[in-house]
Amino acid sequence: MSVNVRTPKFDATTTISSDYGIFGIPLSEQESRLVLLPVPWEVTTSYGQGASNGPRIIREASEQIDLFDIETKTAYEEGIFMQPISKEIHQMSKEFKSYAQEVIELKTNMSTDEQKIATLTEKVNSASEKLTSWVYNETKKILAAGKLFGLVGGDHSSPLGAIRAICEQHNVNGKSEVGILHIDAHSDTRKAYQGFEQSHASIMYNVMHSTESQRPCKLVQLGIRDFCEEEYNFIQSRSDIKTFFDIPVKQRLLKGETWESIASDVISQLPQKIYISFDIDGLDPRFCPSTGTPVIGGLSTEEVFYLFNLLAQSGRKIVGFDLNEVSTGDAESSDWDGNVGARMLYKLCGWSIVTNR
Ligand SMILES: [Mn+2]
Repeated sequence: MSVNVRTPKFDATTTISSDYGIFGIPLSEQESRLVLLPVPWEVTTSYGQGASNGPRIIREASEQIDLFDIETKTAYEEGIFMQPISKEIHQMSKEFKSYAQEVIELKTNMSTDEQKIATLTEKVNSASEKLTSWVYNETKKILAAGKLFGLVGGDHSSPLGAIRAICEQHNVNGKSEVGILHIDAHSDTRKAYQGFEQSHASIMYNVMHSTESQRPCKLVQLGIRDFCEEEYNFIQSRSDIKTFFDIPVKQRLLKGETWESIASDVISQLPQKIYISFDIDGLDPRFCPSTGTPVIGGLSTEEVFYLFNLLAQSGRKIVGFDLNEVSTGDAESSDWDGNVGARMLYKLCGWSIVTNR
């Protein structure tokens, strides 16, 4: 007979106080195994808007999730805590997004005011750099406290500092042991987009050009179905990037190959330590109708859950993750986007705890 040595600090009968946290878990940051950093940021989003509301709507929708999970069981008992959503960061996002919008408008209207475009672009770029160092420092603090880490964006530029901090944390002789599993509709390997160096469309370009100790040893992309020729050539030129484009993956499925076989292929490309960067638009857009740049095709929630499960079974460890681009669109809120986002986040948290036991 096995003895359960873990003593849960609370269970289903615990009275939940009025200041319960994300997922209704009544534990403090100190008591929690995993800490989430919310980043309400969307300065460079080009098409849709509302990604800076992601942390808020996920937090709101998280309260409807049952804590017990058929796959990760009682992982939640170890505690999941989300830090307060920074008003300063959200305010800064609004301010600099207006400059970014102005640049996009000037360019769209073929403005010849090069000086103005350059000045505004520079402002946006330095604000993005500031955000990245803030995220880097906040991530370092959470890691130094011995916590598992997850980030809730924001647009997809928001986790750059976190990815750098986590790669740095796990390095041997200056080389990181971390591989990134990147789920997204877009490759996000543009060298700057619309002049913005830290654009949501450039995150993986920036990740793969970080200094060696802050750069993952491998980038594995899945769900990718929107990219330009320059990105395609960049991917092909790098032996440390493996992209599972959506159409060839779907062709394999349509021919009768199993998802198990495809998911195993994806996992076999990754090292033991994994950071998951999950852009919600990697899913079929019916699961994220308000996201900024939706694309037809994509993954189902079951396919992603299956992949996570297989990844855990393979003995790999999730050393950090982000979930980004969950959005409200033009509206103040979006229940469905928040609901799906909260459920994806819950799985990420659960598997992160389970694979680190
Ligand atoms: Mn993305």
